[in-house]
Amino acid sequence: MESKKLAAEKATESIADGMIIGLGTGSTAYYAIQKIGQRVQEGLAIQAIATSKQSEELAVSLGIPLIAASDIDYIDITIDGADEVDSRWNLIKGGGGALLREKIVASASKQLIIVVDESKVVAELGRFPLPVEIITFGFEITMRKLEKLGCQPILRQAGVKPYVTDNGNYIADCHIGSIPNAEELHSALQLIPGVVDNGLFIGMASQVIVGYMNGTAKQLE
Ligand code: ABF
Repeated sequence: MESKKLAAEKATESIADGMIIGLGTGSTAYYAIQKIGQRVQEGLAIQAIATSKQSEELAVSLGIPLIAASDIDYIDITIDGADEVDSRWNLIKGGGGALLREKIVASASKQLIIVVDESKVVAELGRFPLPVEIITFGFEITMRKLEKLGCQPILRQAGVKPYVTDNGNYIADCHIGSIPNAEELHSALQLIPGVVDNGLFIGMASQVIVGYMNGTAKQLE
């Protein structure tokens, strides 16, 4: 079985009746949503909130009951992917363009279970371009501020137009290379007017499950 699928399905084992579940975005989270859908068909009684329109559509197609953000105080478990994870379980997320809703849902979750294959485990964050969500107004000014910070930003494109997130914003992919101090960079980014949020998830993961090529899936120690 594909290692992403192994990790994703293992993460769903902690889901129980009555829970509110956060549904991540991306190809690994896809497998978790599929497994949850199968268990709902078998009688699992949960409600879910999705981190993207893409995951929401998938959940609806699988008959997973959805609950609006306005109707919840907290989420029991969110299962989501990542682009990079380091030994302190800090993450780079947002390659799928869903970082803002993912971070909001993660912030309301009692447990954030990250599911990856071994290719995502890194010694230091940063080789994957760090996605930064920025508002469209004055984005050229915001991009210049990111450049001054040494982020080497490239505006994410969808064909010949800028990519637009589910929230109507743009994404600057920052080719930093290595991020020795993720906390410091996160704070500096959030001080830039026009930056909505960034793909650094620091101290948010409760668990990281890695799927390996040898057919096993276990927690990243
Ligand atoms: C999503 O999962 C994003 O934050 C991240 O970019 C993506 C990882 O993609 P995949 O699981 O398809 O490798 O949560």
